[in-house]
Amino acid sequence: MTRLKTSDISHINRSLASYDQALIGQTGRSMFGIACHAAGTDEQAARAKTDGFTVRVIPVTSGLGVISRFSETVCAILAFLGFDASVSKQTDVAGLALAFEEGAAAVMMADDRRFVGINLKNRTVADNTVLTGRVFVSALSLMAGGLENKPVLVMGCGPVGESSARRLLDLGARPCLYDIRPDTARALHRVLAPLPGGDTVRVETELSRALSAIPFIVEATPAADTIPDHRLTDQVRIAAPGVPSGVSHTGARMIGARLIHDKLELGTAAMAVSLL
Ligand code: 2YJ
Repeated sequence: MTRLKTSDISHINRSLASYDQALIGQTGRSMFGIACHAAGTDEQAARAKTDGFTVRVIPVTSGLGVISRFSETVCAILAFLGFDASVSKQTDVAGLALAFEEGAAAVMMADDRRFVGINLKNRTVADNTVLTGRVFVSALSLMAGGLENKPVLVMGCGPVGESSARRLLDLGARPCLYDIRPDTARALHRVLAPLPGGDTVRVETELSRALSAIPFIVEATPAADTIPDHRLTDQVRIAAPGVPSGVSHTGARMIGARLIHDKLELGTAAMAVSLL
């Protein structure tokens, strides 16, 4: 699992409005709207609930410790979406206790293994890994005009890849699983096979063959430059929740608006909306 660095997130606060506009151009929906699509929630109904929904972001010092600007950036994303968000004045256990004592509706906090939101009233847990896969597939579906019956290449069959593949099945797509370790892809295939639509899931062991045949891609690996630039044809559309991005800087320039990648925004938005 990739630990975020301050340099990964330091631009986010000042570019939220422009990123939102870019997403609208790419998908027809804003960050909030894509998060609602992922949650299966009506956008207007969700909007009506954000104001006054207090989310306390709690810095966590355990393990490798606080990432400078992490809590502030999560808070900025939530505030941008209309939530009543603040960074806790206290860290760790004291911060959690304070959130309960002060009647917060939800908390968000991350250690080195999990980034979660917890609704303190109804005990719902929103896990960033799960919601990130789900929201990036929703964004890809919007960008592609729907994915029903379409093959979609899932690169990386770890937890984000699994969540992506599950969401693809929900949307009626046909996931094609690729992992640098074929056994990992086969293990995920066994998990997905019994689910509705699971008979459409395939395992691909040759990446170049898959990339030449399938234009819709979820890049969910923790490795850089996994998709060679020469595979980025005019048909390709990529949702890339993996950190770092599997598309090179040159490749990202080549495909422009047909790539959706960020390191924190969409996943955090999907977590927040799912807590409403
Ligand atoms: O509170 C803080 O500033 C830190 N404890 C934040 C730690 C953030 N954690 C990570 O970046 C981990 N890799 C977990 C992220 C899970 C994303 N799916």
